[in-house]
Amino acid sequence: MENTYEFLTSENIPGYLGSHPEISSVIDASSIVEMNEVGDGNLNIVFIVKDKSGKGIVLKQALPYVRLVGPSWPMSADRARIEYETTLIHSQAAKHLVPEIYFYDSERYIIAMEDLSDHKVWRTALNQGEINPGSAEAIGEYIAKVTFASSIFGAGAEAHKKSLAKSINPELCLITEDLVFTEPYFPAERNSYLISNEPDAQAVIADKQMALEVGELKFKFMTAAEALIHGDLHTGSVFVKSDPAGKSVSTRAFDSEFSFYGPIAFDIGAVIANFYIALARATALEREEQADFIATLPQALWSSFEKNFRTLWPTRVDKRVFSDELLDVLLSTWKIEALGFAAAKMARRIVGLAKTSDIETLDEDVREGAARGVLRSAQMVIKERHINVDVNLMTVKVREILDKTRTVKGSN
Ligand code: SR1
Ligand code: MG
Repeated sequence: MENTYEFLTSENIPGYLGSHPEISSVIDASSIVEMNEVGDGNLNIVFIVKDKSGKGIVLKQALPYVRLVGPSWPMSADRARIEYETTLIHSQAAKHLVPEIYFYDSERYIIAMEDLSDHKVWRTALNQGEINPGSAEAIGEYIAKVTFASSIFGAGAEAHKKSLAKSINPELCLITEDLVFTEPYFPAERNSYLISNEPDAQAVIADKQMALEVGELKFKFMTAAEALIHGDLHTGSVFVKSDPAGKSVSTRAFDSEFSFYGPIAFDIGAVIANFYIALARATALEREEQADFIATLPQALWSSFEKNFRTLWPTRVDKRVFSDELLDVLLSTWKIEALGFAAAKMARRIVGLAKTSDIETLDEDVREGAARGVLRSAQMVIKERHINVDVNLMTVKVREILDKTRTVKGSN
Protein backbone atom coordinates (compact mmCIF):
# COMPACT_ATOMS: atom_id res chain seq x y z
CA MET A 1 0.00 0.00 0.00
CA GLU A 2 2.71 2.43 1.07
CA ASN A 3 4.53 1.91 -2.25
CA THR A 4 1.57 2.40 -4.54
CA TYR A 5 0.69 6.05 -4.02
CA GLU A 6 0.94 8.60 -6.83
CA PHE A 7 4.09 10.72 -6.94
CA LEU A 8 3.91 14.47 -7.49
CA THR A 9 4.63 15.70 -11.02
CA SER A 10 4.23 19.09 -12.68
CA GLU A 11 1.26 17.58 -14.53
CA ASN A 12 -0.70 16.56 -11.43
CA ILE A 13 0.25 19.39 -9.02
CA PRO A 14 -2.31 22.03 -10.17
CA GLY A 15 -5.18 19.53 -9.80
CA TYR A 16 -3.80 18.36 -6.46
CA LEU A 17 -3.64 21.88 -5.04
CA GLY A 18 -7.12 22.58 -6.43
CA SER A 19 -8.44 19.70 -4.35
CA HIS A 20 -7.18 21.42 -1.17
CA PRO A 21 -9.40 24.51 -0.71
CA GLU A 22 -7.92 25.10 2.75
CA ILE A 23 -4.84 26.62 1.09
CA SER A 24 -6.74 28.92 -1.30
CA SER A 25 -5.44 32.00 0.54
CA VAL A 26 -1.87 30.73 0.26
CA ILE A 27 -1.84 30.03 -3.48
CA ASP A 28 -4.30 30.29 -6.37
CA ALA A 29 -4.39 26.73 -7.74
CA SER A 30 -6.10 27.91 -10.93
CA SER A 31 -3.21 30.18 -11.96
CA ILE A 32 -0.08 28.09 -11.34
CA VAL A 33 2.76 29.42 -13.48
CA GLU A 34 5.85 27.75 -12.03
CA MET A 35 6.68 24.33 -10.60
CA ASN A 36 10.32 23.62 -9.88
CA GLU A 37 11.56 20.38 -8.40
CA VAL A 38 14.34 21.52 -6.06
CA GLY A 39 14.90 18.44 -3.86
CA ASP A 40 18.64 18.51 -3.28
CA GLY A 41 18.50 16.27 -0.23
CA ASN A 42 19.08 12.56 -0.26
CA LEU A 43 15.55 11.26 0.27
CA ASN A 44 12.54 13.16 -1.11
CA ILE A 45 10.83 15.06 -3.93
CA VAL A 46 10.39 18.78 -3.25
CA PHE A 47 8.47 21.19 -5.51
CA ILE A 48 8.29 24.97 -5.17
CA VAL A 49 5.02 26.03 -6.78
CA LYS A 50 4.11 29.65 -7.66
CA ASP A 51 0.91 31.25 -8.90
CA LYS A 52 0.69 34.19 -11.29
CA SER A 53 0.60 36.76 -8.49
CA GLY A 54 3.92 35.37 -7.18
CA LYS A 55 2.48 33.57 -4.15
CA GLY A 56 4.10 30.22 -3.46
CA ILE A 57 3.89 26.94 -1.60
CA VAL A 58 6.28 24.03 -1.07
CA LEU A 59 5.12 20.45 -1.58
CA LYS A 60 7.45 17.84 -0.13
CA GLN A 61 6.75 14.17 -0.79
CA ALA A 62 8.51 11.21 0.76
CA LEU A 63 9.37 8.45 -1.71
CA PRO A 64 9.16 4.82 -0.60
CA TYR A 65 12.93 4.57 -1.11
CA VAL A 66 16.11 6.58 -0.61
CA ARG A 67 16.36 8.99 -3.56
CA LEU A 68 20.16 9.12 -3.36
CA VAL A 69 20.43 5.38 -4.07
CA GLY A 70 17.12 4.49 -5.77
CA PRO A 71 14.42 1.82 -5.32
CA SER A 72 17.06 -0.75 -4.33
CA TRP A 73 17.09 0.94 -0.89
CA PRO A 74 13.43 0.89 0.28
CA MET A 75 12.55 3.34 3.04
CA SER A 76 9.27 3.89 4.85
CA ALA A 77 7.52 7.05 3.66
CA ASP A 78 6.15 7.42 7.20
CA ARG A 79 9.14 9.71 7.76
CA ALA A 80 6.94 12.44 6.23
CA ARG A 81 4.53 12.06 9.18
CA ILE A 82 7.43 12.31 11.60
CA GLU A 83 8.62 15.53 9.95
CA TYR A 84 5.10 16.97 9.92
CA GLU A 85 4.43 16.16 13.58
CA THR A 86 7.85 17.31 14.75
CA THR A 87 7.60 20.60 12.86
CA LEU A 88 4.23 21.25 14.53
CA ILE A 89 5.60 20.38 17.97
CA HIS A 90 8.72 22.47 17.41
CA SER A 91 6.65 25.39 16.18
CA GLN A 92 4.84 25.46 19.52
CA ALA A 93 8.19 26.22 21.16
CA ALA A 94 9.89 28.25 18.43
CA LYS A 95 7.35 29.30 15.79
CA HIS A 96 9.61 31.90 14.17
CA LEU A 97 12.39 29.36 13.64
CA VAL A 98 10.59 26.66 11.57
CA PRO A 99 8.52 26.76 8.35
CA GLU A 100 4.74 27.10 8.62
CA ILE A 101 2.89 23.88 7.77
CA TYR A 102 -0.39 24.11 5.81
CA PHE A 103 -1.46 20.46 5.67
CA TYR A 104 -0.25 16.87 5.71
CA ASP A 105 -1.52 14.26 3.27
CA SER A 106 -1.15 10.92 5.03
CA GLU A 107 -2.15 8.91 1.93
CA ARG A 108 0.48 10.37 -0.37
CA TYR A 109 3.01 11.38 2.30
CA ILE A 110 2.99 15.02 1.22
CA ILE A 111 3.68 18.00 3.47
CA ALA A 112 2.44 21.37 2.19
CA MET A 113 4.44 24.15 3.74
CA GLU A 114 5.61 27.72 3.59
CA ASP A 115 7.58 28.77 0.52
CA LEU A 116 10.88 30.08 1.84
CA SER A 117 12.47 30.67 -1.54
CA ASP A 118 13.34 34.23 -0.52
CA HIS A 119 15.77 32.48 1.88
CA LYS A 120 18.91 30.53 0.97
CA VAL A 121 19.94 27.13 2.23
CA TRP A 122 22.70 28.06 4.67
CA ARG A 123 25.18 25.60 3.14
CA THR A 124 24.67 27.27 -0.26
CA ALA A 125 25.16 30.74 1.26
CA LEU A 126 28.35 29.63 3.02
CA ASN A 127 29.62 27.89 -0.12
CA GLN A 128 29.14 31.17 -2.00
CA GLY A 129 31.28 32.97 0.57
CA GLU A 130 28.46 34.70 2.46
CA ILE A 131 28.64 35.89 6.03
CA ASN A 132 25.33 35.65 7.90
CA PRO A 133 25.64 37.12 11.39
CA GLY A 134 22.83 36.09 13.74
CA SER A 135 21.95 32.69 12.29
CA ALA A 136 24.14 30.61 14.62
CA GLU A 137 22.50 32.39 17.57
CA ALA A 138 19.05 31.71 16.08
CA ILE A 139 19.81 28.01 15.69
CA GLY A 140 21.14 27.87 19.27
CA GLU A 141 17.84 29.41 20.36
CA TYR A 142 15.89 26.88 18.28
CA ILE A 143 17.74 23.91 19.80
CA ALA A 144 17.32 25.23 23.34
CA LYS A 145 13.61 26.01 22.97
CA VAL A 146 12.53 22.81 21.25
CA THR A 147 14.63 20.51 23.42
CA PHE A 148 13.60 22.17 26.67
CA ALA A 149 9.91 22.08 25.72
CA SER A 150 9.95 18.39 24.76
CA SER A 151 12.18 17.23 27.62
CA ILE A 152 10.92 16.13 31.01
CA PHE A 153 11.87 19.62 32.22
CA GLY A 154 9.45 21.38 29.89
CA ALA A 155 6.86 18.69 29.19
CA GLY A 156 6.74 16.74 32.44
CA ALA A 157 6.96 12.97 32.85
CA GLU A 158 3.70 11.85 31.25
CA ALA A 159 3.75 14.08 28.17
CA HIS A 160 7.41 13.22 27.61
CA LYS A 161 6.64 9.49 27.56
CA LYS A 162 3.60 9.85 25.31
CA SER A 163 5.43 12.04 22.82
CA LEU A 164 8.40 9.67 22.88
CA ALA A 165 6.16 6.74 21.99
CA LYS A 166 4.75 8.58 18.95
CA SER A 167 8.13 9.67 17.68
CA ILE A 168 10.08 6.45 17.35
CA ASN A 169 11.85 6.52 14.00
CA PRO A 170 13.81 3.26 13.75
CA GLU A 171 14.58 3.29 10.02
CA LEU A 172 16.03 6.76 9.92
CA CYS A 173 17.85 6.29 13.22
CA LEU A 174 19.45 3.20 11.71
CA ILE A 175 20.79 5.32 8.84
CA THR A 176 22.52 7.57 11.38
CA GLU A 177 23.70 4.62 13.47
CA ASP A 178 25.31 3.11 10.35
CA LEU A 179 26.55 6.17 8.48
CA VAL A 180 27.63 8.36 11.39
CA PHE A 181 28.49 5.94 14.16
CA THR A 182 29.78 2.79 12.43
CA GLU A 183 30.94 2.76 8.82
CA PRO A 184 33.58 5.55 8.78
CA TYR A 185 35.61 3.74 11.47
CA PHE A 186 35.71 0.34 9.74
CA PRO A 187 36.21 -0.81 6.16
CA ALA A 188 32.70 -0.51 4.70
CA GLU A 189 31.37 -0.88 1.17
CA ARG A 190 29.60 2.46 1.20
CA ASN A 191 32.73 4.41 2.22
CA SER A 192 34.46 6.42 -0.51
CA TYR A 193 37.08 9.17 -0.84
CA LEU A 194 39.84 10.44 -3.14
CA ILE A 195 42.71 7.98 -3.62
CA SER A 196 45.00 10.64 -2.19
CA ASN A 197 42.93 10.58 1.02
CA GLU A 198 43.27 6.80 1.44
CA PRO A 199 46.00 7.15 4.13
CA ASP A 200 43.77 9.60 6.03
CA ALA A 201 40.79 7.24 5.95
CA GLN A 202 43.05 4.37 7.01
CA ALA A 203 44.35 6.48 9.90
CA VAL A 204 40.77 6.87 11.15
CA ILE A 205 40.19 3.12 10.87
CA ALA A 206 43.43 2.45 12.77
CA ASP A 207 42.49 4.94 15.51
CA LYS A 208 41.28 2.62 18.27
CA GLN A 209 40.72 5.48 20.73
CA MET A 210 38.42 7.12 18.20
CA ALA A 211 36.46 3.87 17.74
CA LEU A 212 35.99 3.67 21.51
CA GLU A 213 34.79 7.27 21.73
CA VAL A 214 32.40 6.70 18.81
CA GLY A 215 31.08 3.57 20.51
CA GLU A 216 30.20 5.62 23.59
CA LEU A 217 28.52 8.28 21.46
CA LYS A 218 26.56 5.68 19.49
CA PHE A 219 25.31 4.14 22.73
CA LYS A 220 24.22 7.60 23.86
CA PHE A 221 22.51 8.30 20.52
CA MET A 222 20.62 5.00 20.69
CA THR A 223 19.50 5.19 24.31
CA ALA A 224 19.29 8.77 25.62
CA ALA A 225 15.68 9.82 25.00
CA GLU A 226 16.23 13.31 26.34
CA ALA A 227 14.18 15.45 23.96
CA LEU A 228 12.49 15.53 20.54
CA ILE A 229 15.55 16.51 18.54
CA HIS A 230 15.74 17.51 14.87
CA GLY A 231 18.04 14.58 14.14
CA ASP A 232 19.77 15.89 11.00
CA LEU A 233 20.53 19.52 11.73
CA HIS A 234 23.29 20.38 9.27
CA THR A 235 23.67 23.65 7.34
CA GLY A 236 21.63 22.08 4.52
CA SER A 237 18.69 21.87 6.95
CA VAL A 238 18.71 25.60 7.72
CA PHE A 239 17.34 28.48 5.66
CA VAL A 240 18.79 31.94 6.14
CA LYS A 241 17.65 35.31 4.88
CA SER A 242 20.03 38.21 5.35
CA ASP A 243 19.66 41.96 4.84
CA PRO A 244 22.01 43.74 2.40
CA ALA A 245 24.53 44.23 5.23
CA GLY A 246 24.58 40.47 5.69
CA LYS A 247 22.73 40.41 9.03
CA SER A 248 20.30 37.50 9.28
CA VAL A 249 16.72 38.63 9.44
CA SER A 250 15.23 35.16 9.34
CA THR A 251 16.59 31.71 10.12
CA ARG A 252 14.53 28.49 9.91
CA ALA A 253 15.37 24.91 10.70
CA PHE A 254 13.58 22.53 8.31
CA ASP A 255 13.65 18.92 7.13
CA SER A 256 13.24 17.23 10.52
CA GLU A 257 12.38 13.76 9.14
CA PHE A 258 15.24 12.20 11.17
CA SER A 259 13.60 13.51 14.33
CA PHE A 260 13.22 11.23 17.38
CA TYR A 261 13.73 11.35 21.14
CA GLY A 262 17.50 11.52 21.35
CA PRO A 263 20.40 13.26 23.05
CA ILE A 264 20.08 17.05 23.26
CA ALA A 265 23.76 17.48 22.35
CA PHE A 266 23.34 15.66 19.03
CA ASP A 267 21.80 18.61 17.18
CA ILE A 268 24.37 21.02 18.63
CA GLY A 269 27.21 18.74 17.51
CA ALA A 270 25.71 18.33 14.05
CA VAL A 271 25.69 22.07 13.47
CA ILE A 272 29.22 22.54 14.86
CA ALA A 273 30.48 19.78 12.53
CA ASN A 274 29.07 21.61 9.55
CA PHE A 275 30.64 24.89 10.69
CA TYR A 276 34.00 23.12 10.77
CA ILE A 277 33.35 21.67 7.31
CA ALA A 278 32.46 25.17 6.04
CA LEU A 279 35.65 26.43 7.70
CA ALA A 280 37.63 23.80 5.80
CA ARG A 281 36.18 25.11 2.53
CA ALA A 282 36.81 28.76 3.40
CA THR A 283 40.40 27.87 4.38
CA ALA A 284 40.93 25.86 1.19
CA LEU A 285 39.70 28.77 -0.92
CA GLU A 286 41.71 31.33 1.08
CA ARG A 287 38.59 33.24 2.04
CA GLU A 288 40.16 34.71 5.14
CA GLU A 289 37.45 37.13 6.16
CA GLN A 290 34.81 34.43 5.83
CA ALA A 291 36.98 31.92 7.70
CA ASP A 292 37.35 34.43 10.56
CA PHE A 293 33.57 34.73 10.67
CA ILE A 294 32.87 30.98 10.48
CA ALA A 295 35.37 30.43 13.30
CA THR A 296 33.11 32.47 15.61
CA LEU A 297 30.02 30.35 14.90
CA PRO A 298 30.59 27.25 17.09
CA GLN A 299 30.90 29.39 20.25
CA ALA A 300 28.03 31.67 19.15
CA LEU A 301 25.81 28.60 18.73
CA TRP A 302 26.78 27.13 22.08
CA SER A 303 26.42 30.46 23.97
CA SER A 304 22.96 31.02 22.50
CA PHE A 305 21.88 27.48 23.34
CA GLU A 306 23.14 27.85 26.91
CA LYS A 307 21.61 31.31 27.39
CA ASN A 308 18.20 30.22 26.10
CA PHE A 309 18.18 26.95 28.06
CA ARG A 310 19.14 28.82 31.25
CA THR A 311 16.34 31.32 30.62
CA LEU A 312 13.81 28.49 30.39
CA TRP A 313 15.16 26.55 33.37
CA PRO A 314 13.13 28.41 36.05
CA THR A 315 9.95 27.17 34.29
CA ARG A 316 10.90 23.48 34.66
CA VAL A 317 8.28 21.08 35.92
CA ASP A 318 9.87 19.73 39.12
CA LYS A 319 12.32 21.94 40.96
CA ARG A 320 13.00 19.62 43.91
CA VAL A 321 15.58 17.31 42.41
CA PHE A 322 16.15 19.19 39.16
CA SER A 323 18.18 21.88 40.88
CA ASP A 324 20.21 24.79 39.53
CA GLU A 325 23.34 22.78 40.31
CA LEU A 326 22.02 19.98 38.09
CA LEU A 327 21.65 22.42 35.19
CA ASP A 328 25.36 23.30 35.46
CA VAL A 329 26.23 19.59 35.39
CA LEU A 330 23.98 18.95 32.40
CA LEU A 331 25.36 21.87 30.41
CA SER A 332 28.95 20.74 31.02
CA THR A 333 28.06 17.20 29.97
CA TRP A 334 26.19 18.35 26.84
CA LYS A 335 29.13 20.50 25.74
CA ILE A 336 31.51 17.55 25.86
CA GLU A 337 28.97 15.32 24.11
CA ALA A 338 28.26 17.97 21.45
CA LEU A 339 31.94 18.11 20.53
CA GLY A 340 31.99 14.31 20.30
CA PHE A 341 28.94 14.23 18.05
CA ALA A 342 30.51 16.99 15.94
CA ALA A 343 33.60 14.84 15.40
CA ALA A 344 31.56 11.82 14.31
CA LYS A 345 29.54 13.99 11.95
CA MET A 346 32.74 15.42 10.43
CA ALA A 347 34.28 12.02 9.78
CA ARG A 348 31.10 10.64 8.20
CA ARG A 349 30.85 13.49 5.67
CA ILE A 350 34.38 12.81 4.40
CA VAL A 351 34.53 9.01 4.42
CA GLY A 352 30.97 7.69 4.50
CA LEU A 353 27.94 7.77 2.22
CA ALA A 354 26.32 11.21 1.64
CA LYS A 355 28.93 13.92 1.55
CA THR A 356 28.72 17.73 1.55
CA SER A 357 28.97 20.14 -1.35
CA ASP A 358 31.32 22.34 0.73
CA ILE A 359 34.08 19.79 0.17
CA GLU A 360 32.86 17.87 -2.90
CA THR A 361 32.74 20.96 -5.16
CA LEU A 362 36.39 21.83 -4.48
CA ASP A 363 38.93 20.94 -7.18
CA GLU A 364 40.46 17.58 -6.35
CA ASP A 365 43.90 19.03 -5.58
CA VAL A 366 42.36 21.43 -3.07
CA ARG A 367 39.79 18.93 -1.79
CA GLU A 368 42.50 16.51 -0.73
CA GLY A 369 43.84 18.87 1.93
CA ALA A 370 40.41 20.04 3.07
CA ALA A 371 39.22 16.44 3.50
CA ARG A 372 42.42 15.54 5.36
CA GLY A 373 41.97 18.56 7.61
CA VAL A 374 38.38 17.64 8.49
CA LEU A 375 39.34 14.04 9.29
CA ARG A 376 42.35 15.00 11.43
CA SER A 377 40.25 17.63 13.20
CA ALA A 378 37.61 14.99 13.93
CA GLN A 379 40.27 12.72 15.45
CA MET A 380 41.55 15.61 17.58
CA VAL A 381 38.15 16.95 18.69
CA ILE A 382 36.74 13.58 19.75
CA LYS A 383 39.64 13.03 22.18
CA GLU A 384 40.48 16.60 23.28
CA ARG A 385 36.88 17.33 24.26
CA HIS A 386 37.48 15.61 27.60
CA ILE A 387 40.28 18.00 28.54
CA ASN A 388 39.42 21.09 26.50
CA VAL A 389 35.83 22.17 26.93
CA ASP A 390 36.38 25.67 25.59
CA VAL A 391 34.60 25.74 22.23
CA ASN A 392 36.62 28.72 20.97
CA LEU A 393 39.89 27.05 21.88
CA MET A 394 38.76 23.89 20.09
CA THR A 395 38.01 25.98 17.01
CA VAL A 396 41.49 27.53 17.14
CA LYS A 397 42.94 24.01 17.15
CA VAL A 398 40.73 22.92 14.26
CA ARG A 399 41.87 25.99 12.33
CA GLU A 400 45.51 25.16 12.95
CA ILE A 401 44.96 21.68 11.52
CA LEU A 402 43.05 23.02 8.50
CA ASP A 403 45.80 25.57 7.78
CA LYS A 404 48.46 22.88 8.03
CA THR A 405 46.74 20.32 5.80
CA ARG A 406 45.67 22.82 3.10
CA THR A 407 46.63 21.78 -0.43
CA VAL A 408 46.58 24.02 -3.50
CA LYS A 409 45.75 23.60 -7.18
CA GLY A 410 48.48 21.79 -9.06
CA SER A 411 49.88 20.19 -5.91
CA ASN A 412 49.44 16.69 -7.38
C1 SR1 B 1 20.67 7.84 2.90
S1 SR1 B 1 20.39 9.30 3.68
C2 SR1 B 1 21.95 9.97 3.87
C3 SR1 B 1 22.01 11.15 4.71
O1 SR1 B 1 21.16 12.16 4.22
C4 SR1 B 1 20.55 12.84 5.30
O2 SR1 B 1 20.72 14.22 5.16
C5 SR1 B 1 21.19 12.31 6.56
O3 SR1 B 1 22.29 13.09 6.98
C6 SR1 B 1 21.60 10.95 6.14
O4 SR1 B 1 22.61 10.41 6.94
MG1 MG C 1 17.63 16.16 4.92
